[in-house]
Amino acid sequence: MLDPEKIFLDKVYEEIKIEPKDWMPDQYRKTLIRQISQHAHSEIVGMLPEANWITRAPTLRRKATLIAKVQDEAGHGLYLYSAAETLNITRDEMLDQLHSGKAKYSSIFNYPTLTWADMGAIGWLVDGAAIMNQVPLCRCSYGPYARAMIRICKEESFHQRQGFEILLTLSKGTEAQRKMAQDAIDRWWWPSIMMFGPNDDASPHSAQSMAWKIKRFSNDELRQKFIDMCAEQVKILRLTLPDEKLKWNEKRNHFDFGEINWKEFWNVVNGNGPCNKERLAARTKAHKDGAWVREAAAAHAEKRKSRAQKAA
Ligand code: FAQ
Repeated sequence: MLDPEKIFLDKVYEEIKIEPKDWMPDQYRKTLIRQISQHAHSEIVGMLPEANWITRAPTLRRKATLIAKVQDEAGHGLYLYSAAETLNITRDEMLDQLHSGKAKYSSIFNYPTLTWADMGAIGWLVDGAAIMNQVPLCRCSYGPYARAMIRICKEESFHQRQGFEILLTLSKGTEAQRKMAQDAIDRWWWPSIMMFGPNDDASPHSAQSMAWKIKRFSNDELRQKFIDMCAEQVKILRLTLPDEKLKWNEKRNHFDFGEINWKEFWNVVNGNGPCNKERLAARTKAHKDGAWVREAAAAHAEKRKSRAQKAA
């Protein structure tokens, strides 16, 4: 008899996508549910810091762009919840895990958005880090996740450009505007490079996820690529990154950088960052307030189904 695990591993090795009905190790399924649902939660919670600025965007064009971006993030959450549902978990279960505080979402969204320049810094740095991490996920071994990521990455690229353009505009503006842009970069830089997760030697899931081709690069590899990219882009803004140790290293062919504050990272991941409680409360309230929409949609779907059955 054919060994299902061998068939699975051969497919992974030969770059053939694993699809929902294929046999897969239980741990592969669990790892994907964990990663995809946490990713979906990050997109949905990630709408909150920027939504905070929709009513205060400085021009109509900026307001329309920001609304579109926040809507895109909602769409990403929905594709990702749908991808996770193919692994035998319901959306209600995933949302319960988020609302009860059991499931994680990205640490970055527990920081406050204090000025308009934060919209620029989030687009440039947060979406920039997200793209660096997510482009390799388009080649993830699990088909539904990989396919969802293709569209998500295209939209994230637009988000990154709109953020960079906000900062570029501010950097060419008045002294106060330049200062506001620099202050936003100073506050968002370190949390952005923490988005890639713990160092490789402290990352319990990386080795197995890379063997299964869920992840294609390690946390540290992606972080380094991101730092190398931003160290060059910041020069166009004629602003600086808040790291005195940031320096090109010819031997490594990479930028060296300073020590990451891992104590702060774990503190935020464990629920004690500046906005964790506020974010979870806002999300739980939005879910509760939206109950009538879900009920109406379910009733509508039921009615259409019975009409179709009668017609058949
Ligand atoms: N925050 O062993 P690893 C976005 C947890 S989307 C919180 O390295 P793994 C779009 C990790 O879950 C941003 N927790 O884990 C947007 C694990 O805990 P667990 C989200 C973190 O999975 C932009 C533990 O630490 N992107 O920004 C973080 O192999 C603007 C050990 O870590 C994704 O989710 C963190 N930063 O690697 C939206 C991408 N890092 O589960 C709105 C997909 C690690 O054992 C506005 N995910 N942890 O309890 C991934 O690529 C991976 O899951 C990593 C972590 C790289 C995040």
